[in-house]
Amino acid sequence: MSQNIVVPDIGDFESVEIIEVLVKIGDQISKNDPVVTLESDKSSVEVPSPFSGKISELKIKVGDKVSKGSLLVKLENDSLDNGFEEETKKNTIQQKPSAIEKKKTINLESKKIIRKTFVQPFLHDDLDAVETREWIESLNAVIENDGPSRAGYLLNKVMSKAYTAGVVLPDTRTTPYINTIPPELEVKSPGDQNIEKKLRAYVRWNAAAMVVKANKISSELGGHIGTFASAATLYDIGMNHFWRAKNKDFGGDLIYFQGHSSPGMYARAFLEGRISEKQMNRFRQEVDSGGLSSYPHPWLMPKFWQFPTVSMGLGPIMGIYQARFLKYLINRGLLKDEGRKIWVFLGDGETDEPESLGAISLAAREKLDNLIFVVNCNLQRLDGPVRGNGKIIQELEGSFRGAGWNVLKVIWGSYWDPLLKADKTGLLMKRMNECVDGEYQAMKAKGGAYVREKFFGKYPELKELVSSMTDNDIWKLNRGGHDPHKVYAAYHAAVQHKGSPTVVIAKTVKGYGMGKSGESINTTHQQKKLDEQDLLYYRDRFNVPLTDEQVKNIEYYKPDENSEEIKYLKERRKQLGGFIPERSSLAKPIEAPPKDIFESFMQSTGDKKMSTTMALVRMLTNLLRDKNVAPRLVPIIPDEARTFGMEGFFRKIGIYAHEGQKYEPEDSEQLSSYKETKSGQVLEEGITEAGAMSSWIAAATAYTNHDIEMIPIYIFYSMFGFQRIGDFAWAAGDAQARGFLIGATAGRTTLAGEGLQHQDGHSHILASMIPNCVSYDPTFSYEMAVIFREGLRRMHEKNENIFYYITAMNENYSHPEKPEGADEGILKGMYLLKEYKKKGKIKIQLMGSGTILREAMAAAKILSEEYSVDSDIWSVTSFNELRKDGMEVERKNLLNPNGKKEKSYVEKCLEKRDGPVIAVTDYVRSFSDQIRPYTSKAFYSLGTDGFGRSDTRKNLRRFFEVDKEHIVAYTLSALAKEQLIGSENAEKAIKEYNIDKNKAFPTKI
Ligand SMILES: Cc1ncc(C[n+]2csc(CCOP(=O)(O)OP(=O)(O)O)c2C)c(N)n1
Ligand SMILES: [Mg+2]
Repeated sequence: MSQNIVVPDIGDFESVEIIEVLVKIGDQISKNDPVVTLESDKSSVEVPSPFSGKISELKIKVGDKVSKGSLLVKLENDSLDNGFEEETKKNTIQQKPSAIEKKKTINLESKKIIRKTFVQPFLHDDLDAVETREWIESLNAVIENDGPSRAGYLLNKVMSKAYTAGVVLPDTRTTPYINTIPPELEVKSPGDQNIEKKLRAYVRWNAAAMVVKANKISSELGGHIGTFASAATLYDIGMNHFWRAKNKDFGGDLIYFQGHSSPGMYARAFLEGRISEKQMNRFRQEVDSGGLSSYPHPWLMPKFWQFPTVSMGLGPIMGIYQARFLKYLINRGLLKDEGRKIWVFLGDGETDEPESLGAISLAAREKLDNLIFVVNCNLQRLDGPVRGNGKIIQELEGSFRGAGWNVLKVIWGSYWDPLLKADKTGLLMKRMNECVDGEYQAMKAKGGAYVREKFFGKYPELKELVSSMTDNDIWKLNRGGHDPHKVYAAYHAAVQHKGSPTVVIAKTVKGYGMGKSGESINTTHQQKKLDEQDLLYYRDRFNVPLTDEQVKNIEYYKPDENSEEIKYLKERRKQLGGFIPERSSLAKPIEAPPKDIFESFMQSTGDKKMSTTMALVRMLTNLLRDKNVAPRLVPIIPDEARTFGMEGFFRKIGIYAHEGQKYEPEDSEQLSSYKETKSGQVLEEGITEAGAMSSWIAAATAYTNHDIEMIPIYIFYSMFGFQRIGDFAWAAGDAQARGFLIGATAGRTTLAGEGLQHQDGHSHILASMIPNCVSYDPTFSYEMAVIFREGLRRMHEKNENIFYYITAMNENYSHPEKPEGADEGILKGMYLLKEYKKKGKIKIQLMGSGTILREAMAAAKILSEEYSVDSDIWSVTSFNELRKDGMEVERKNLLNPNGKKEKSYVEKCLEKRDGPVIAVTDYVRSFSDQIRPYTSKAFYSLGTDGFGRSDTRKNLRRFFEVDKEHIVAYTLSALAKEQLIGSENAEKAIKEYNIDKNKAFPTKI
């Protein structure tokens, strides 16, 4: 059987020379043996044989020029290995019909085993130009006579036919490396280009100046120039023409600015008169109020920034869920549909974050045509190129198209239009396609002559194409993202688009205009200092009307209020409804529900056993009866409704589904059937904690972004909460989110069978790190009810900018009645639950939280009955809150050495009580250790340090030494240590409970 060996895909190289022929007719060669050596202008490479066999014909000789697909040799072989299949497939599409004729039998056989794979459509040489022309002419005729949709129909038919015939289809994920919108279809900007250009120059200058100035004060301050320099036009066009602000008549578009482009936003606000020169001089100096924060931080600039984005990847996913939540509010009838848009800016390097692209299919599935991503492809990230060996724009296009987005590529600026028009053979487009980003970056670092040589010079025809242009003309060939016309046209198309989200993928130059100091060089990102020469260059590059002296003094440039530029700038924003970014809230508070809604939870459950999770779900069910609260509740569940007993909500309030329910659910007969509806209230997120948390953040900040106070309640496996989405929770704190996070099935030993990765013994520690997160670990349903009601009151009625983290357990037990007057202590973090005071003189202060409080209660009983040790039992609902109070009081006292000492709440509770403290929780010891400094008593913590594991609760508590037996033994031992009783008691208990003294510490097991 005769086989062809052809030149495989050799990347960028075309017409490379054969410098060695390594086989001769009659040679028996093995697969991978080298056949020829090729040499390009950069390197030489051997071409290995994909098959084994005997060389029967040589088709080339030394000195020949070959390209991908060129026939090298023929060989005889008798086996069909993988290489054979691959080559056969490639040859099928690359060779002239005559060649295919000759190999008919092989093709017939290979068709049976053909595997469909994508091939790159644009890199092959045309083997039959006449035939190609005929096809294209036919296509043109159809487009002209019957229109594009008929052409599309025919192409689809042809593709289907080819597919069913087993033909390998071209890769249609990407389109050619040119702009999506052809010049003739570009909608023109109505703006005054001259003024806009000047304004852009001033914004650029002021942004750079503020960073340079800050670093003159101290190089500690940092900042970025290169990022905004690359994105200025992308922001400017939005600001001048597209982004509508919130005002009394309109809800406002929402813009997620790329975090480290913040200097550009400040620089614009400075021209708008919203930020003073004094503030500009205080960039990154926030400690004394009045400074400007490094990045968008609503916590630090609550009237300015709306969205914390600088932790990369969070902005894109939060933006997606924001757009989805906006549709949710509209579909639920809570907001009117005003055609508002969510714009999300991200860096090309940022797209590597899994969060950035992780939810793009949801955006398409939900048909979020209110969402526009703008990816600033300056081809660089911090250290170097984003995809030096490939093309980030093409890669992103493939991902977004594959996910179902409308993709608008803005690659080339208008100066390229005439060249592309003159490119009749498609050679320029081919060159654009084959050039990789590493080369594109280098070209912008090295100047026009280099571009002529390296880009156009590769093909004589292209060199000829630019022969009448000077090097400077070539240098001016701009990138799409710097061309206001191209950007305007893309944004215009994006806002018009219906039915799917849009991504504008814009090509830019990192450090645009910075010249030698930082234009398109690998160190651009870090460039925060410009010397005098650099600044003068930058001024000249953008014609900023400053004298040399002013440049040396790094003065800002702000034209007079009556100048045409400032008037224009303000008029544009006036037309668009106001300034952006700006943060405000007109939301009305929600009156906290009356006490009677919670009344039943204050009673004992008698013999009825239930978990705190069940109690909470019941509470929510009750709340759904409150007319103020009910419509504002947003239950968010990442596919665990059944785990938490919440499936009843499905039918009751429906699962949000923008398309309603197109099927009859399998369980339609049941009460809790799976009901999806357009007005559904539950956000059933599927298995995505990051997505669910993004929904929660959107709902928790609806009071500012949509002027409607919502009450999001996100219920999740506590282990997959802060640990998994900690960065989102931190951003939520920054964004001043208000709502409930419920860490269900909490506790290292309470969630029994699930094992190491599920059992949470530290989420409260993680929660405690977020300054405005208020967290509780309740044991009884009345505690849960008191805490929950207070949360509603503080956050949604009183509008405190805090959020609640409450753990809920899945252990069933009966719940007592609320002790008289316990409310205050429950909320402050501890209250006296029970006192044993009958027996003796020895006393201990026994503290517990969550389910382990019950072990402590059982231990207290044993201590009293068997060892005559009395206990005061404290239910500690929040070690975290006690710690906060303790820290604050301690600080105050230290700052007032002569003043009257204040007492922490812990001290107030314990000061008149005797005995050491034994604190026991289902969390790591550092959780309860937090309050150690706030009492002078001896303090012993028991907790669940170490990896969890699957077993019964009883065994787990024994393992972690938080069961009642260990509490008894350790308490007796602690009392002995404090010399309050003899050590024989502890020894007796250790023996009686079979406690193994030689067992290793659980963190080591
Ligand atoms: C999660 C996270 N990791 C790292 C950083 C630090 N960082 C800030 S900007 C940057 C490079 C950004 O590159 P790109 O996304 O391409 O943005 P460009 O500045 O090029 O527009 C890095 C690594 C960060 N802000 N967030
Ligand atoms: Mg970048």
